[in-house]
Amino acid sequence: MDFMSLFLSVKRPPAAPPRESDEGGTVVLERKLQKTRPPKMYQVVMLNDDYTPMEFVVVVIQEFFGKDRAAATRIMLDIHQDGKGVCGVYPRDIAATKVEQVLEAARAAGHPLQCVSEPLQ
Ligand code: TYC
Repeated sequence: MDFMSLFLSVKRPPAAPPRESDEGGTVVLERKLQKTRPPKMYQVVMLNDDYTPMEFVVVVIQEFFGKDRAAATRIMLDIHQDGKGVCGVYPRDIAATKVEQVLEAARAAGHPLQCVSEPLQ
């Protein structure tokens, strides 16, 4: 077999589909459809009770929700007044972890502090 016959008989990958182009030979690139969506978000809500010390709640909010002392105190007082309040908003797994951390800290300290996560939208 001569070289050209051999070359033509070699299997090659299928040709790419023709690209769209206009009459002038300009390649038109189409933007790919957006396939990703931002994650559904969950708010971590803390509930008031009559027994958990205010100071404990403030420290928990600082520790697990990254608030400074002033912001944590405001959130704690809102919860104390309104019965519940939002400590932060996160993707589902992170919100679930925050709830676990708060409940474990409360359990370890012997306080009845409760905390839940709620979907937004
Ligand atoms: N109500 C509590 C008290 O008077 C304080 C408190 C605030 C408890 C917020 C829970 O999520 C809470 N000691």
